[in-house]
Amino acid sequence: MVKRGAFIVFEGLDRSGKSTQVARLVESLNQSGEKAVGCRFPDRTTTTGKMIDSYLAQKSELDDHAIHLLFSANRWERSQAILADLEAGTTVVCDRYAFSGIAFSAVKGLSYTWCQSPDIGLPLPDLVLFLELAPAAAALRGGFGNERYETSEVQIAVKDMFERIGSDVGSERWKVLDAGRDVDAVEKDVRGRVEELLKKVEGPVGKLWA
Ligand code: FDM
Ligand code: MG
Repeated sequence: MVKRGAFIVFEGLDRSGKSTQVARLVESLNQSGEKAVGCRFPDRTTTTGKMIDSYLAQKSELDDHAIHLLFSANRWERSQAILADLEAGTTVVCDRYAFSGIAFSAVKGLSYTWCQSPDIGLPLPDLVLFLELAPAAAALRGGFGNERYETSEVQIAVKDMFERIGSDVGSERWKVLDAGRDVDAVEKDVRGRVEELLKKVEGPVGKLWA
């Protein structure tokens, strides 16, 4: 039986460096002979992803519950493919996941437990790397774009919500990394933690919030 791949998720505020670190990790794993693929949520290419994209671009309005469920559906659409990769021995490295789902919806006033429910049973990440960056430091990395949620009020509230989520996930699985360092230093830290994880990944993939 092939050793299964690891499921690794990056979370963090806008401009904390998630996309850069996902790309670098996938490349460095592949170079060292470990199979790895990247993915990101929302996946804006699917039918639900196009509705999400239009909502984020502020071209359409949706009830807060409805958009929350679309984000969750967007993950469920991809979940079988993620499991298939993991079972085939490929590590999956994902830019945002269900933790962003709760954080951005709960700050709008939706119940935290209600926000968790549609994601119950999704593939459970083996490791969540939270790239921590003070909202003020993130703001120095460039101005906000025009998408929904790209305001300092939202980012500050979301950061607090991520702290609550991290403590619910538990420090075994949820690791906070200082994203205020230069990109190479963060990459090295990430790589060290992933190497530790790859040594001990075993057994079936868990289920989120179950
Ligand atoms: N976002 C992302 C959510 O509100 N819910 C979710 O479930 C996910 C995965 O979408 F503001 C928000 C977070 C962010 C926006 O993310 C798009 P990217 O990473 O900037 O594309
Ligand atoms: Mg963004």
